[in-house]
Amino acid sequence: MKNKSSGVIEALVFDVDGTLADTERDGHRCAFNEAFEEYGIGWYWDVELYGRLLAVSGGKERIQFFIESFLPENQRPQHPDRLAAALHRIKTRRYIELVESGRLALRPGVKRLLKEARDAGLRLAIATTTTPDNVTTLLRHSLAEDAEKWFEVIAAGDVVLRKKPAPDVYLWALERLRLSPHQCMAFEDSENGLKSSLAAGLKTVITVSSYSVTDNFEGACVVLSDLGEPDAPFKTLAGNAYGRTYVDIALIERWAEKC
Ligand code: XBP
Ligand code: MG
Repeated sequence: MKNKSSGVIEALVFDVDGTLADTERDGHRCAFNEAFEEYGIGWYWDVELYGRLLAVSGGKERIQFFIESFLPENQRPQHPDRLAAALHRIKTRRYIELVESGRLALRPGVKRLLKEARDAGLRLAIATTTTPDNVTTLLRHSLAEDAEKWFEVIAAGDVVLRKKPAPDVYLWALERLRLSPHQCMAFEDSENGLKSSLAAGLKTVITVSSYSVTDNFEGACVVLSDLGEPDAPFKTLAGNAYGRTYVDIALIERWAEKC
């Protein structure tokens, strides 16, 4: 590994769903529906309904939110937590099969930036609400067989009780990195994710995803269409990208200084 770049940033902390890959509409949502069909419960989350359910982070929590807020009283199970856990186990198995089928690609610029960060001696971490196995499977199938090892810390799913927008998952990652929030830059895609990273004290770059275009990104350093590639510039939706067209370490250091 080369010597670390001379800036203030020691580590990049990435959200997963919507940030590393646009996984919700054609990934998680499909896995939930496959689980409902396998279980024989007769539910179906269409694209519009799932967009509303994304207000709640965490698959088990999202199922319980659906039961409490979208099912008529007489259709609610006696133990929603047990049903949610059972459905979520099936859903996770189905989601992993879906990722293993190669249907979910990394978003523009993600692989390039991760490699550049490693070459520059920056440390990498993940802070996500999704289930740990979902993360490692996505990394293995979309990045590299050993990509899990690229991340010093993978803070995922139930490692914390309070999911995003609570700051807990970012604080858990910072503690294990032994870094202060000011030494890190967070990458997120949603309002819940931004609230979480900001509450943990991290400056944050937003790349909007298919469900988060209308989210409130107040407090982000910048809001972009994606991380961009040298031959495929990002669009700046809010904030200052200093005339640049793709995110690299130099631009991240600039945001760390100016944001
Ligand atoms: C997004 C989430 C997760 C996924 C579903 O996580 O809220 O709950 O939607 O995954 P993030 P699980 O944006 O923080 O990566 O069913 O495993 O929770
Ligand atoms: Mg996300």
